[in-house]
This record gives sequence, C-alpha cells and structure tokens, in this order.
Amino acid sequence: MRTSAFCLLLAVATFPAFAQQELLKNTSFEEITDKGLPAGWSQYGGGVPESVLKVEATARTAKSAVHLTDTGPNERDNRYAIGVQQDVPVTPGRFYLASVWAKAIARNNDQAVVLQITFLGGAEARSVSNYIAPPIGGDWKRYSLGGVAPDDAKTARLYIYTMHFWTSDTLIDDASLKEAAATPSVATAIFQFGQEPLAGPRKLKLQTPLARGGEPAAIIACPSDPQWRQGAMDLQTAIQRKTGATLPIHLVSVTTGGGREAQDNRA
Ligand SMILES: [Ca+2]
Repeated sequence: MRTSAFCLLLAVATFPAFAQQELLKNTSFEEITDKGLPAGWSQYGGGVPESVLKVEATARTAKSAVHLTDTGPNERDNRYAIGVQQDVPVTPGRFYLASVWAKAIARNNDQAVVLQITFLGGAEARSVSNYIAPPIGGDWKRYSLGGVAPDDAKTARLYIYTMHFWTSDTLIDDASLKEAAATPSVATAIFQFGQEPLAGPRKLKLQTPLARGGEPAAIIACPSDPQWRQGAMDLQTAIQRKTGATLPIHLVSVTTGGGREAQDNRA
C-alpha cells in the first residue's frame, strides 16, 4: 500500500499535463445577480442575520469573490450555516475533481468550512468532502477533493459551505469542477491528497528514465510525513546501486485528512 502510493507520486512528477474542461459556471464569481449574489450558484443555508452570503471586492482574481460569514450560536442548526452550491451533469464511473481558493478572516475550528461533492440521481446520495482551513489572516490557499461518480449518478452537486456549530468568516474565489480521464487510482492519489494546483492527471508512461550517464534524470517525490522517508531512501539506495546516480529526494506536503468518502456534513 505504501509502496504503490509512493510509486504513483514518483510517476506523476515526471508526466506531462493535459487540459480539462471546466464544468461550473461563474467560477470566479464575477457575474452578479440583481440581488447581489453570484449568478449561476444557489445559496445554501442562511436566512438569519448571523449567516451572510455576499459578493465583495477582496478577490483572488479579477474583481469579485464570495464572502461567507457564519456567526451563529453554538448549536447545530442549518439556518446558521451559509454557502453556495451548483449542479452539473456527470457520467457514472468518471472521476470528478473539485477545487476552490479560500482566504480565512476568522474561524474557531478547522472543520468550520467545507468543500463537498454530493453525487445525486441514484437510490442513495454519495458524498466526498474536505475541510477548507487556510491560515487565519493568511493568504489565499487552494483546497481540492475528488470522487468517482457512482453507477447510478446523474448529477454532482458542489457545495462550498460553513458547517454550523462552528463560526467562520471566509473569502472564496476561483471554484472549479472538472472531469478527469485518468483511472481513479491515479487521480485519487494526486487530487484528494495533494494541495498543489496541478493542471490534471497525466498520461501514464511505462518507461521513465531515472538516470543518464550516471547522473540523475528524475527526482524521488516523497510525502513529508516521516513514515514515508525510509521507503524513499531505500528506493534512492537501490537506484544508486543500479545506476551510480543518486536521485534527490523531494519532500512534498500532503494532507491525509481530506478528500475522503464522507457523510453529508451539512446541518
Ligand atoms: Ca474572482
């Protein structure tokens, strides 16, 4: 298990990217309705003064971003949650990647803001979710997750919302939902656990040069978690013995808590 995921990370670091089509409308929240809300999106939750959805000018790109404010009391009540949602048609068996950029003004818990895909149309809705928890007072940060559309799915509903009970004040911009042509295993390893804005899954190459003339021709991409490092060093040693080249080990940050199969977290 550890070796297979490790090899995926190693493999993808050397592959070229390909483009994917954006499925969402108004991804940068630049189109605004007469009511001052983002066009193409539906409001989730809200309706009380403590939960506010608005579009404002502190944006990551262009002129507008969504501002989600959730200041309700310490009780689990959907009225105090706030967010946006949008539906897109899906093809069963395909992999869907969602991502969004967020900037945190305030938050009292790292589970207070959620990115979620719920696959609808079958007998039972299926959801995957990830917490949106950029550094409070820090810069914009990208969050992503992905999931495979179940056999009976017709629609993916993307939610970006506050999970009430907690309070939060968050700016949201540049949402995305794309269909991936990769096998779920490759896409899952990269998109669910990676936080880097990769353009997409990459075409599998069965032969990858590791060394040329005794010099490194690749790097070993290793998760920064210590449990992975011995495997990376073993691989480095094995390649060194075979080729004479010592491949550099490049530590990459991965989030192991996000992008999992999840219960629907909405209140
Ligand atoms: Ca924008």
